[in-house]
Amino acid sequence: MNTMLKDAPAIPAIPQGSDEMGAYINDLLAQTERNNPAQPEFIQAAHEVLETLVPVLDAHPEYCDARILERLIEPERALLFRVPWIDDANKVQVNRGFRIQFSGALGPYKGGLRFHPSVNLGVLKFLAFEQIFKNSLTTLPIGGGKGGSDFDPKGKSDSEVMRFCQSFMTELFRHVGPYTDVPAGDIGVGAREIGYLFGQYKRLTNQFSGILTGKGEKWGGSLIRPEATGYGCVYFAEEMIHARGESLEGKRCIISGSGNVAQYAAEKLIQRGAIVLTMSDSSGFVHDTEGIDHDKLVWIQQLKNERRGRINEYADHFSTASFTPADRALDYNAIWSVPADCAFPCATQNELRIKDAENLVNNGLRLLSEGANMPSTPEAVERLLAGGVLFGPGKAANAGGVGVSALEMAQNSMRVSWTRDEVDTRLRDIMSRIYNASVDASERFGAPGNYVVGANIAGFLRVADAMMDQGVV
Ligand code: NDP
Ligand code: 2IT
Repeated sequence: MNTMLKDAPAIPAIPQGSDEMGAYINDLLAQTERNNPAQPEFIQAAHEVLETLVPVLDAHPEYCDARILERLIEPERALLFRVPWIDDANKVQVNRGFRIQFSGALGPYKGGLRFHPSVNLGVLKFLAFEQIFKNSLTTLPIGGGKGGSDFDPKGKSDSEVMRFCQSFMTELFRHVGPYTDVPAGDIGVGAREIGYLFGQYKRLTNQFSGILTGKGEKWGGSLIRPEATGYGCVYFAEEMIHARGESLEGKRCIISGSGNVAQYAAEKLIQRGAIVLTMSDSSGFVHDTEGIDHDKLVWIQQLKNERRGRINEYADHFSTASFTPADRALDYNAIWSVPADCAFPCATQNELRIKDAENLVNNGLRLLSEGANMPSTPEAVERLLAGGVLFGPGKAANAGGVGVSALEMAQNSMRVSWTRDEVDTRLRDIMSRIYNASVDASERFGAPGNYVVGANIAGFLRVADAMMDQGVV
């Protein structure tokens, strides 16, 4: 363990910048807290981004005069709507639907839809806010948005999910369009839901257009879009580890989640010769001491995508694996206690806390690449960086999904379909450019190797400059 720590000097912390700009950011954050009560995730994301921007404002006081941050912290539009639908027992159900159109400075609003009981305004505002900077990092022409519902697809029949999606789109269709806002999937929204949503949009508008991404490959979807977030997260990890003269081959990896992002992160890691030890869902995690290989992953994909079962069934089926149930009463998440070289949190926000970071560092973790959005708490991030862990923040490391969504939009506009290889090559290129932009910005603004700082600044600068050019809107 000590040799690991010797190899891995602490990553520089967030540069302070001037007292004057520090006070300005603190005031703005205090005001943001007052204006957005009961939105803890949004406040967390605002802190996480704004606190890294002090040195940028020192270098660019013109952004303060133009009130760039005051404008950026308010969504351009936040839609809230009723979604009534009828369940299989013929009972009326009512859910809430949302779409946050946060920033259109760089292109049509772009970002996923999340269907999960925990969805509320604050959660979607955090996701849409993060999406602004993530989308900017891709350098593709996409603004930031996010939406969803507190609808829980778990345990619902396909017909119930279809009726819900149709009702959701019956309101959403007024607010989206290929030049306005282009949603996609996120937690609880995969190929099935995108299909139902697209069908209803087409029926309402009589238009077959690139209104959603993540479409089926036979009807306008891009090859590699299903894989893109997970693959991209591993490509980002490779960029980080190659810079240290190492590779992923033979590395012990722990992955949380077993949905879209986790499955394809696992697939790419297995292709790279890494050993995938864990996967999870909200009921707990499985630990396979021999590693989850290609065939076992296919089994998990069938379990999750077709049978829609629970992850403990893996441990019932494969004798090399054990199952540990989730225990929300604990202040740590047992999955992060499994000794590993690399970690890939791919489930949800705040799933990795300070004690988890402590466990990971003490067990010699070298690298963490965030497949999920904001999975690590701010205290956990600080601990990982202090422990010298190469840290890929979500808005950089998981940008491959939205990057390929933008490629899907481009293919739809041109009415062409690129091959798997062509899209994968472009994805690799996008991830490599995001990595380089994060490295450059981290160096330019005084925190070399701190990709949290680098990604925030590189993402912010492009949006801020577009806003300066476009006047006070
Ligand atoms: P899926 O719905 O396909 O999978 C989500 C996985 O995370 C499931 O295993 C789920 O378990 C688990 N999970 C969800 N909520 C919780 C929770 N509260 N506690 C524990 N486990 C939980 O979603 P995705 O794979 O698409 O998304 C995963 C993460 O990646 C999210 O943070 C999302 O925002 C982010 N992301 C997704 C992108 C995409 O293209 N899909 C792009 C970029 C980021 P269970 O089934 O039991 O709920
Ligand atoms: O968080 C994300 O980047 C996504 N859920 C994907 C968004 C998209 O529009 O592809």
